[in-house]
Amino acid sequence: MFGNLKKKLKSFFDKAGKEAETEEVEEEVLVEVEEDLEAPKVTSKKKPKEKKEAEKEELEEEKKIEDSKTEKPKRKRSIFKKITRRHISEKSLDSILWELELALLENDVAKEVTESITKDTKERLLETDLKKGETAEKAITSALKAAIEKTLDVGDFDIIEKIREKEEGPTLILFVGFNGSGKTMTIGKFAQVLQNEGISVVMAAGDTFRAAAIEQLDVHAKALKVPIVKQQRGSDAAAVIYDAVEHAKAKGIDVVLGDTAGRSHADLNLMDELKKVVRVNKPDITIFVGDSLTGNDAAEQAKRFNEAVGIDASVLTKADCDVKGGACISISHMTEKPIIYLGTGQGYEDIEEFNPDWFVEKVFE
Ligand SMILES: Nc1nc2c(ncn2[C@@H]2O[C@H](COP(=O)(O)OP(=O)(O)OP(=O)(O)O)[C@@H](O)[C@H]2O)c(=O)[nH]1
Ligand SMILES: [Mg+2]
Repeated sequence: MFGNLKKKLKSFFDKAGKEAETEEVEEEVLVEVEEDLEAPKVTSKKKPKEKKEAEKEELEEEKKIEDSKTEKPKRKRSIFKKITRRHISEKSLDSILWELELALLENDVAKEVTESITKDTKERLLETDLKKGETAEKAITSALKAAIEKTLDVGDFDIIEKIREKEEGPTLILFVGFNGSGKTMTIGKFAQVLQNEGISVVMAAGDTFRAAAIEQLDVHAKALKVPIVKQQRGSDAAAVIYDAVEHAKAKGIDVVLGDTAGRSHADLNLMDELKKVVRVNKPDITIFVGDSLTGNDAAEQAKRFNEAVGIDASVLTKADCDVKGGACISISHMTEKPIIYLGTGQGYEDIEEFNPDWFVEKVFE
């Protein structure tokens, strides 16, 4: 998973580590010191000591001070102290971050998201000094990690909790997205995830448009032993889903998994049909299902679907074949809605919960 992105980032870090110029800035800062009022401090000129020995002495000194704290009166005094800060120079950062921008764009991260990540990484690096012994490469890696985590972190969406929270009637979950993105397969996977949680489900064959779509959902329903509500091809999708909700109400089923036909946001007729499905049935949760292999396009689609019908979260499928990871990085930022699961294969069990930390660890491992 995400092999290309990992490789690109690794070679970017190697190169950036070599190209980054660090500069040292000397500054005088005001610090407060405490000193004894009784015994004036005698500063003896000592020979420089081995680091360990000096640290040991320092600890003993601290202990002595601690012990005598209660007895001796102290006086506070402010003095100027010279300190040296080390950071990556802004000039070298600009060319390094240009390389980062290319690495992200090559891996299908959307342009606006790439720019935002690069800007955030730069700000983090300019704001923070390099720690003692920290290499430029290490600093760049942690700044980029933090920037990507921030991009992905658009809030939690716990779907199981949402379902359990609903007090009356079934929860309707509607799956929307482009043709072939994996909606129907994802419904099968969700049916299994929910059943494993003790939540009962019914499938609604709301794709009345594509040939064999109803039969395809029927195969999943049979394999998973889940009820299905369906009508003839060409019938009204909104009505099929309405019937499924009524069926769930009558049978005390917890969740309706509503399939819909694949469509492009640019197909106005089909988008109007989807708006009608939403208007009539008012889904509790709408999930955008995107094919991660389509990268940037998946993110753009998600944004348009969100504008048209409002989505609550995304599922990205085919992550098992995705070497770039661009859609994963872009989609949350562009919709401001979290990715909740990744599809990782064609079996019902091939679904993994998504969280930003997991993704970042995976890409930077
Ligand atoms: N490798 C892999 N294949 C997947 C995954 N999810 C779905 N697929 C495959 O992608 C193809 C399309 O999946 P569907 O579930 O039919 O997609 P859809 O969005 O319902 O398609 P339409 O109804 O035509 O819009 C099928 O061959 C699925 O088996 C996944 O996570 N990994
Ligand atoms: Mg389908």
